[in-house]
This record gives sequence, C-alpha cells and structure tokens, in this order.
Amino acid sequence: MKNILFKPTITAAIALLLTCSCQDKSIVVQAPEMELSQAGLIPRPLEITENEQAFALYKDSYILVADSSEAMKNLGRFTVEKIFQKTGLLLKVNPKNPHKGAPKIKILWEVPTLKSAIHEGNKNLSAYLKNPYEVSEAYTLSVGEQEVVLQGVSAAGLFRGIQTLRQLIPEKASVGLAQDPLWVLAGGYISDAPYYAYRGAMLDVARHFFNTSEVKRFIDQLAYYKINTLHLHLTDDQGWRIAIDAWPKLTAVGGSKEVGGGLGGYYSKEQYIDLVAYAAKHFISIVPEVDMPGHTNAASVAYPFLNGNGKTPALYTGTEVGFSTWDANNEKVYDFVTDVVGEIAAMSPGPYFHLGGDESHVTEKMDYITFIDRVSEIVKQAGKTPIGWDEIVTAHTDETAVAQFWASEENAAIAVQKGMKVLLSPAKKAYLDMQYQEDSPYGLHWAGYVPVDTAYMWTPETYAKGVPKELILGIEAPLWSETVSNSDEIEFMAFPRLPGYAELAWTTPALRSWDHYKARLAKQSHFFDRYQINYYRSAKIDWETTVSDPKTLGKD
Ligand code: TNX
Repeated sequence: MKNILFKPTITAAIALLLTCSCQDKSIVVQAPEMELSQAGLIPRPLEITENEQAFALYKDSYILVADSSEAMKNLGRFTVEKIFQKTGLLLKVNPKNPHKGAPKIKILWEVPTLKSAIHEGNKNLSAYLKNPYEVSEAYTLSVGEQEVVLQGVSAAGLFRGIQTLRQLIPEKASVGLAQDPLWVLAGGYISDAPYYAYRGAMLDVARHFFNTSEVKRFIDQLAYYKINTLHLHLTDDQGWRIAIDAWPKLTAVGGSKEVGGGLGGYYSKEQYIDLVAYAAKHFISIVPEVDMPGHTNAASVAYPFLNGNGKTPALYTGTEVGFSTWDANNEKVYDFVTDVVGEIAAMSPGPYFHLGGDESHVTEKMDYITFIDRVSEIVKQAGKTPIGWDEIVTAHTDETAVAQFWASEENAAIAVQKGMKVLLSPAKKAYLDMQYQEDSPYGLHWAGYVPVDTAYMWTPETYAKGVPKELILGIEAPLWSETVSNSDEIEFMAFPRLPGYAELAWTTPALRSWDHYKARLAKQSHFFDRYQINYYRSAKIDWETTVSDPKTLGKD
C-alpha cells in the first residue's frame, strides 16, 4: 500500500478512509488545494477560522439530517442533488447502514455552536444577531476530519450554509482510494450572517415574457449567491403577465404581445403558485409588482375604462415609457385594483407587494398622490407592506411603506425624513440592464455603462446621502427586459455582475474589497461553465477557465 501525502495535517482524514474500504489499494491523496480562506466564497462570510484538518468527500460519505421534518428532507435532497451535479457522487441521506467511519455531513437544527459563538463574545456575530430576520439566516459550518457540521437557527440559515458548502467543494477530485476519487475540503470554521435583510434581484417579465422554466433557472442562480428575494415586474405597457380571475382579459388581451411584436405570454395561477413554491424551496421570497398608475397600457387595452380618457388604446410593443396612466378619480378603478391586489396577495406568502408608481409622466400630480395613497391602503388591507419606486414618497406615504431608490436622491431624502425604509437600486450602479460598455450586444445606457468593477465598487451605506444603515432595507439589482428575451440574454447581463450585488448585500462593509472580490469572482467561471451560464467574460477578471471562442471574450 502506497500512501502519498502532500500535507501531513490531513493524515487523519486519510487514515480514516484507509480503515474503512481498502485492501491493498494504492492511494494518492492531495492536500486541499487551498486553505479555507482561499476557497473563493461569494458572498464573503463574516468569519473564517482555519484549522489543520481536512474533510474528504467520497463515495461512502453520507448526509445526516436532524429529523424527518419536511424542511430537513428538502434540505437533504437539495444537498444530495447539488453534490451530485458537482462531483457525480450520489450520497445517501440518513442511511440505515452508514459506511462505518466514512466522513459525513451533518445538518442540524440545534445551535450550540451558534449560541456559544455569541456567548463567547464573538462580537461580530452577536452584533448581527440582534435583528431577528438576520438571525434566521445565520449559520455556522465546521469542517473537520470526520464530519462537516452545519448548524442554523432556521431552515433558511441552513440553506444559506449549504450554498457555502457547495462552494467549498473543490472543482477537481484528488485520486483517492484506487478508483474512488476524493474531494478534499480544507478544514476550519465559518460563522456567518447577512448584513442586509433584503438581498434581491428583479426580473422584468412584462417587456419580454419569461416562462416558468426560465424564471426557475434564474432562481437557481440567485440561490447560489444567497439572494433571498426575487421581485417580478409582472405588468407594464407592453404586457400583463399574471392571470386574474375577476378580469380575464388582462392576460387574454393584455398578455398577448411583447416588445418587438412577438407573442407574449402570462402565468396561469397554477404556474404562479408553482413559481412561488419553487422560490420558497430556495428560501427566496417573490415580490409581485403591478406597476401603476403609469406603465399600464396593456391593462387599459383589455379594459379601456381604466385610463379614463374614453379611448381604447392599441397594444404597444415599443420601448418608450411614461405615456400611460389610470384614472385616479374613478371608484371602479379602485375596485379593479382591489381585485388584482387581493388575488395576487392571496398567492403570495411574502410580506411585500410592489405597486410600481414610477414614471407616471402623464398623471396629474394631485391624481398621482390620490392614487398612490389609495392603492397603498388597498395593499395594506390585503395584508402586505407596500413597496414603490422612489416617486411614491411624493404621496402621503409613511414608515409603513418602502421606497425603492432608483434615480432620485431627493426622493431618497424625503423617504428618510418620513422614516421609510429604503431599498437601494441606484441605476448607475445596480441596474442589470445597463450595458457593460459601448458595444455590449444587449442593454441600455441611459444611466451609464456599468462594468463589473463599477457594479461592485460602491458603498451602499453612503451612496444615497443621508440614508442611515438602519433605514436601508437592502439592495436589489433590477433586470429590465426591453433588450433581453431569453435565459442566455438574462445571464449575459446578470453575470458576472450579480454575485457582486449579492456580496454588497450580505457581507459586512469591512470585508468588502474589489481586489479580494475579483480573485474570488475569477473562480466563479467553474460554476458558470458547469451550469452553462452564458456570462460576459469581462477582461477585467482573470477567469480560471478558458474558452476557445475568442468572440466571447470581453474587450473592456
Ligand atoms: C426606467 S427604473 C424604468 C423602467 C425601464 C428602465 C430601463 C424604473 C422604475 N423605470 O421602466 O425599463 O428604466 O432601464
């Protein structure tokens, strides 16, 4: 038996394997490719402590989940699936006859490590854990010779920790016990919790429609970077994408087209509920948006009384904004909105309902105020917290509503005066539909070009002057779809920028740095390649994988 070890510290892990399966097989085991802190995690975790151990994942490894609850079963299943996709290993969950001595992954509810981290005066973590939302997503992960132990206070926290585990598994196996490859994880301990409660992306399914498979694919990608919210922009001038039983023409007529004149589409209620459930399995909450009183042409084509001008508009497939409005002085409009909000809220377990409110250029100022005030009330009556684009602060909104800052510093300042929470989506930094550079094939540039470094190098805590940390709900990166129409195009715009927004939202400010981040981003090309994510290969990043087609290389 030959035993080649490159690092003595992993002897124990290897010895363990030797005792379990081998008879006279030759072994070549490499040390972990890198220390735990070099693993390239995005978002960067709060705390990483390295130890001298290593964990070897191989075919006899298995997963132990704490109990037989649905939540644990799902977490176990998810972990199995993702480990299989990365390594080809099909691990068992709570096997009846576990392979004695084989290294295992434990997923536990109990939180002794988390608790002791707090009690032992781990200042970072205890400061974080004051906010119950953030507590719910905290987790600890310890990687030792015999086991990886993941602990969280909730299924959401465990799910975030599972993403960390996925990222820690090396890309390549070492040649292990004869034919059995080993994936060697560097040992150590991670304690982690998010900086912001709301970490989001938005997908505009109105300008171009994206079917449920396309949205689910995007959800898979968001989950990997610990994003917890997907805002769906469900309606706009060009299309109405969600079935409302009381008003069937909204989708039959209003959903029939999209930008460019192609066939549109919409989600039936079953499909929408299925999407919400799929997102929930990934601990992602969907925020539905019905944009009003502007951006409403498609609905007014279906039900012309809405616009109050006595005319039936035509379906619109261009990309202009700001030409449509609803009638703020007609009770029937509010009855309609009550039906729409009620039906969507009934399918939405999350706390928010987005009422739009942007670019209502043809709505009289007083009418705009009346409308936003009334609709905010309707949203609250439906049990949801209203969110609106930053213009809504010009109505009588108060701290019970959230302002999504996209353009106006002035509106952000008013939001702060009113004590409203602010969701940060500054177009110049966080709009996923902005081109990377002049010759980017998709995207717009009205807010400027947003290359991958610009997207990362801003400080949410100081960006909108005068919005204190306590009032920042979080960060969202919107992807408007005037110029994108399928998953490849979504991914070209979202990657590689999206992981940066995920980090700005999750990671504590002191740990964010472009140089550090850029090296970790370079490693993401393995993940992008594995899942055939059509990312933009920005020349600003020294990608770890290479491509043969020079056309796909970024020129920035
Ligand atoms: C502005 S941002 C809009 C959208 C467009 C987007 C294009 C906002 C609240 N409104 O209607 O799609 O710019 O970048």
